[in-house]
Amino acid sequence: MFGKNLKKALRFYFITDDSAPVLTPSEQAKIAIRAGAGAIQYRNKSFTSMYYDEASEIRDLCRCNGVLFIVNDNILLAKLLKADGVHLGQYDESSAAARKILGPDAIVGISVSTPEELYKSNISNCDYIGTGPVFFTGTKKDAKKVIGLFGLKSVAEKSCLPVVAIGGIDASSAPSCFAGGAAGVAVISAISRAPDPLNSALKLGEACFCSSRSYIESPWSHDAGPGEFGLIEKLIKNIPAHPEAIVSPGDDACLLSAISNPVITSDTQREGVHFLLNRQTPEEIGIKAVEITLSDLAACYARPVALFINLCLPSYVSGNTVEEIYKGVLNALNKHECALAGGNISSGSELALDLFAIGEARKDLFPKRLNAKPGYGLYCTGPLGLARAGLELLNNNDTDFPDLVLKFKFPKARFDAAHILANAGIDCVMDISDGLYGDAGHIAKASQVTIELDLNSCPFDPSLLLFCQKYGRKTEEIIVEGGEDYELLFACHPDTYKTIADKLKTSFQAGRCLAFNGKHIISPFGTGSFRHGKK
Ligand code: 3NM
Repeated sequence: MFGKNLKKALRFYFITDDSAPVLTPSEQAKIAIRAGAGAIQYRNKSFTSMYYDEASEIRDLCRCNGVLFIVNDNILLAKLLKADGVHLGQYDESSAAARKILGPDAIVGISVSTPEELYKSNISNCDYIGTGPVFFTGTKKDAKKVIGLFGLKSVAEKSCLPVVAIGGIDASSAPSCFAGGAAGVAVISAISRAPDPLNSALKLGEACFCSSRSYIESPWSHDAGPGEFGLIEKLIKNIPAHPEAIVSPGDDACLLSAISNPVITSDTQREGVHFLLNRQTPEEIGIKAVEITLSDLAACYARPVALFINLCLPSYVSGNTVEEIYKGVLNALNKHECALAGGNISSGSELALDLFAIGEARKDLFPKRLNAKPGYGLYCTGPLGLARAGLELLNNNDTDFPDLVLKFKFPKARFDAAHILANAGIDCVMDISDGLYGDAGHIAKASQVTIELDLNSCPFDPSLLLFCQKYGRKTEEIIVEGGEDYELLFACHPDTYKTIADKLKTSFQAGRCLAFNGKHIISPFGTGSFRHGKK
């Protein structure tokens, strides 16, 4: 979520005050968020487990409002709270330890008072520098000597990372800090101990060019109470009527019109494993969840009829986010003329979507993995490895090759291709979610054949080739091991393939089926399956 926006988030940086006379840290955070703060640091010098709920509440407020949540000093607490990052002093644990424990996406800050300290510090694992005290501060008892605007300037000039000025700053002195090279200003008492905290915070927001917010309270209590019902009602209102859902969402169960060969499939999407909340929009997550669930129906030539969706919502996911997820879900379902027939919402520690889809199979043909025979070719309906490359680009915040990122974000359930395969009587099909190696292995095992992978007639996507060049990767390996393309993999006699090749323009031969020779897969390329969520 922060990546390139880090500098913007740091402009107005509030640090909670654990010994403010009137306001609790949560009250202070709410005021700072309302006034437009982009980052909040939870600082509690006498932290014990007693304060866990307080810290969690501030994290949730930050999440709901798109504010960076940083923990002071304590890497393990940052990990436990799933904070966006940690701020370390010169005598705290190393930034390398923070990076190792919190991962590549975490924001790591370090305090530095002078250019000499900057040189001495290993900042290779850091994302920003905190520098101060710029002015006199009564808040930090062991603060170093005041460095003044001159000191701030000398650190800012030498630093390759954004510098956040700290110490005795308020709305009137913030502009001089920006003029001195600061990317942001961090404050405590200018809000926590001000006679009129909201007014001071708003003035500071203006001085930092940050707009005030219409601030959102987390709608989720930990046992999802009335907030759940209100939201469900709102969501249900947007669900269009569907001819096959006779009694639709809102009642205890959905009554569907009769279908002759019902097919049922389910899929799960978990935050951090299947999708990245900070790299995909909620609408994109909703669209993808539907497409990959329906892809199972495409792979068995079934017509989509109805879908059910259960959401597990952590407290940091706002009602708006849920509405956006539903928007994506409904858009994708609409495209496939499939009803949203019901679902459930509960609270939990991480965002998760469980989807169940009902389809109607053809009367004449239900393809299975066990129908491959020696002498058959193994074919694929479209290019592979692109989604995997897209995921790596997203993880690296790399904006080159947006077409590959789109392949990761928007896989398509290939009903169009399934229709062609079905009309040709092809009876061995599956969708590729785990990568060619892994999924060809499923066909080989089920059919008791050996499959020899062969990419001689596989066209190489130009963007994938450039991606592999840039990252020093082997194209064949990504094609064979990369997952989540959701193309259809099928086995049939080569003569049958000849009759449909023209209609499936992007299809290619990926291998051939042999009599079983003791090994299910022979691959001169990669030898692994894609594991969702693994980098
Ligand atoms: N660190 P106030 S000064 C937490 O110089 C902290 O590294 C400092 O509080 C540093 O805005 C400081 O109330 C206190 O002066 C900042």
